Amino acid sequence: MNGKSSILAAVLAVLCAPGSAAELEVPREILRRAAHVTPTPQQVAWQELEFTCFAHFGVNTFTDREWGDGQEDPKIFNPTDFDADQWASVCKQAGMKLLILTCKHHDGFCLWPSQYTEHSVKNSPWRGGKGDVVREVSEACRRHGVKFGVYLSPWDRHERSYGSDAYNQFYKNQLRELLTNYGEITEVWWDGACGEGPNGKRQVYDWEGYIELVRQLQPKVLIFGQGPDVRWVGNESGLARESEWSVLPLKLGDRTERDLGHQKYLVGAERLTWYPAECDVSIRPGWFYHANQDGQVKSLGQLLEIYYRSVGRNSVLLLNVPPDRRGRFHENDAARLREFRTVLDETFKTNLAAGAKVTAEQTRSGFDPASVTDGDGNTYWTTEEGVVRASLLIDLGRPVSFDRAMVQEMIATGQRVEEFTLEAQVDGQWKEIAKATTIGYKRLLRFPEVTASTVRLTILDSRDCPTIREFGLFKASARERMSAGRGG
Ligand code: FUL
Repeated sequence: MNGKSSILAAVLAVLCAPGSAAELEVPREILRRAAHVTPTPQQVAWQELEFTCFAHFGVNTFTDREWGDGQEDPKIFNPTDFDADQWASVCKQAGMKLLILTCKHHDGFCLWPSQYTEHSVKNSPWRGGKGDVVREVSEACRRHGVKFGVYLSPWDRHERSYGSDAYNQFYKNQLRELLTNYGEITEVWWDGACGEGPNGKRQVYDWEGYIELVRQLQPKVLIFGQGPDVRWVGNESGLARESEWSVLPLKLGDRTERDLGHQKYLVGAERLTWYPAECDVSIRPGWFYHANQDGQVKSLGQLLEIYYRSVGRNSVLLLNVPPDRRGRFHENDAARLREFRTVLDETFKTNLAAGAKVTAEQTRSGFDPASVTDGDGNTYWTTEEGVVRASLLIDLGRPVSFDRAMVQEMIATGQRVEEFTLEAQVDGQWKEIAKATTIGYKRLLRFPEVTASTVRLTILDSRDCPTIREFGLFKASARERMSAGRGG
């Protein structure tokens, strides 16, 4: 069959399929094509950030609202004890590797003295109108070794040109200010919210033009949302799917299919692209600070659940921590983050499978199975091309008790694993302790405690030869076990 007729056959198979997607026979060549779609080096580096911080700060902090209408008096913006170093140091200690600041939210108020609007810090009493939140936060982040990103709301309820062509130029001018005056920017965050401006009109955004400008000014930056580099996971609860694929079909001009990585959507796709998921969620009910939510900071158990279902499901977690009216992260949020970090460290500091002896029934020459327990992210194990089912036998050398596992694919080569199991040999019998679908950058598994000296990782199905980077076994911290629910 030539390429076209096999695609046609596959499309017919989808249309005529009587049962579920799992019953579909997707042609191997389509899966193989998907298996070889790879990320850019920037996307790999971004995925390794794992845990990042969002900071919603602006006029809403002072009006106690979530969405400002653009009519605020800039004089209300007046933090009493602004301390960007406190933000950056809380981030650093919590293990958050990047901070994204709402430089402008839907109200149009700019946290930097933009020359294109009067609705900004320059007309506030803060620092006598000479202040620049973007400068102070970006510099504090650099001092603490935290990367910096910018949220610039496309929807602007203050700007009079909103709803006309002129607004696209206005938006680009603001992008240019942010992307030229504040050093290296790691991520640009484009919110999908698009409502009416002050004149009742909606804007037709020039996304292609914005992307071109961003690429020109900061070639290494990752663009979130409407951009091509990082996608929204689809909810604001910080939760990824059980099967979270980074390889998605992308039809130009058709953005609706981007969320779907399942095999059946690969059939007939014009173009496949690496488009990984980011999970955003707030540590409090609101995105902005509200004093009456001081008692509603997410519990340790809630944060752990989010972590396992975002970082542990092939996604980056973007956790919002809203600075208060002083211009500081509130004590309750900071304390919860410290607790969260301590518990994660207690759980994951010791990989009980580190250095374990590993054998495989199938190995491509030059790719040692023991690469998965060597702690070296540059090495990996794989099979010959086309071998899509294989097992790794991991000999721990002694009985070990564990209730968490971690598996990583070498995503620089693509994302391939469709389904896998983890078994432990207990009293001479193999016992399945976990079964899951995708792995991607990282998969974390939770299960009741088991004691064994040998475990087996079996890749049941993969789009092409699996490439496994690291494997780990862990024992959850006592505090984690007390606070967290079960589930994979
Ligand atoms: C949404 C916005 O409308 C919210 O205010 C918040 O910024 C959230 C992250 O994105 O679309």
